[in-house]
Amino acid sequence: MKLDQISVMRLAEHLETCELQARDTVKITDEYPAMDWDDAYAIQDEIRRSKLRRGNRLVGFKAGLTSHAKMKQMGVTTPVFGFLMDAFCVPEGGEIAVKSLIHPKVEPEIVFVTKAPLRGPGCHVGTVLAATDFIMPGIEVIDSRYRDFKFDLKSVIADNTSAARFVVGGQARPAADLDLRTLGVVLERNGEPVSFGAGAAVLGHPAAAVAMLANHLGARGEEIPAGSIILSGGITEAAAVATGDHVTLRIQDLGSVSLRFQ
Ligand code: 0L1
Ligand code: MG
Repeated sequence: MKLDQISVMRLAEHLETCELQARDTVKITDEYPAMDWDDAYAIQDEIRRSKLRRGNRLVGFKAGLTSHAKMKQMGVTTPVFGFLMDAFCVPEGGEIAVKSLIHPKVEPEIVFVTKAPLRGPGCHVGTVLAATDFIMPGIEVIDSRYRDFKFDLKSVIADNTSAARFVVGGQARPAADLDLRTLGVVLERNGEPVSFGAGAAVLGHPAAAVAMLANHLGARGEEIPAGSIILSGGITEAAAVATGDHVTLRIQDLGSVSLRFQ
């Protein structure tokens, strides 16, 4: 680690305040160009602890930048991982106040709900499928706290990988009934399709992203507990949303899930 604990705490507080007050900031590596990966996750962990202290409950995790489309959009080559709190969860068909966010975008995701703990190292697609209770469609609302979504990988990890809100819904189905690689996905904004894809866009198989997450957490002495919600990563590029927009995600064999922005 290159940062001392006081700097980690200060940066965590700064990023969480930006999140809670819906105001943007410049990327933190501008001030701390030497910070490393451990610093970035230490800042994210500090934000997680702060939310737990304020009564939020950890409900799961997310993998980000897992599709070639997203990696290309962001100019990176490695996935990133973040956490999900109950406070981020919006009911199916629910509304999000655009004013409570900075510049939200939506991503279509295949969601895993686990029935057994997953702990790396050594997790792979098979262990993930064995520990999965069911699969659902989900829309992630990302909202980078960085001005104009301009960041580097370390800054975005510290910022909990832009996590802001998510909704899950549609039909819950056992993974064994589905071929997650060939599931077709259509994201609609105001009734118009805006992006299309298939599950294989996420690292060849969405369960591979969950395995990478479990191995990442295992290396840090953590696991994915049973009953966790895992957003496995955006299947297409993120789409910007504005007040009045209605977003629907349809996934083959899994029904649809939707959100409104007011
Ligand atoms: O979930 C994601 O893929 C987002 C990762 C962070 C990068 C971004 O804000 O687009
Ligand atoms: Mg995502």
